Amino acid sequence: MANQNPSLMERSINTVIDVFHKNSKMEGDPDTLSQKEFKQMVKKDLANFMKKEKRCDEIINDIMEDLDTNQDKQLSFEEFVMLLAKLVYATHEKMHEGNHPRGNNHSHGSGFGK
Ligand SMILES: [Ca+2]
Ligand SMILES: [Ca+2]
Ligand SMILES: [Zn+2]
Repeated sequence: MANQNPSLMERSINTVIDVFHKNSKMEGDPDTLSQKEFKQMVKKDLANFMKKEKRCDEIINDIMEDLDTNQDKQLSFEEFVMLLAKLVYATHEKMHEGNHPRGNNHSHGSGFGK
């Protein structure tokens, strides 16, 4: 079983790690996101999921401040994944808005994607 191809979920996790590093190595510390790098990630890599947020630099800065728990003005990977947890949760909530019940007749809307 060890040589099985990675599942969709496993590949998604790898993608998240790759995208973080693609952005984090642009300037300064290669392992953390500066304010500029985070802004760029939100605008490019979270363009649909953070449509409202990406138009306003101040909101992006506020989000970053919330995530930056050790307040060093950089987002470590550990701090960044909290945003993902929130986004995954919020997206699922969004998918159940309108005529999309939970439970036995479980159905999903398009979430933030469209
Ligand atoms: Ca960096
Ligand atoms: Ca930090
Ligand atoms: Zn659901």
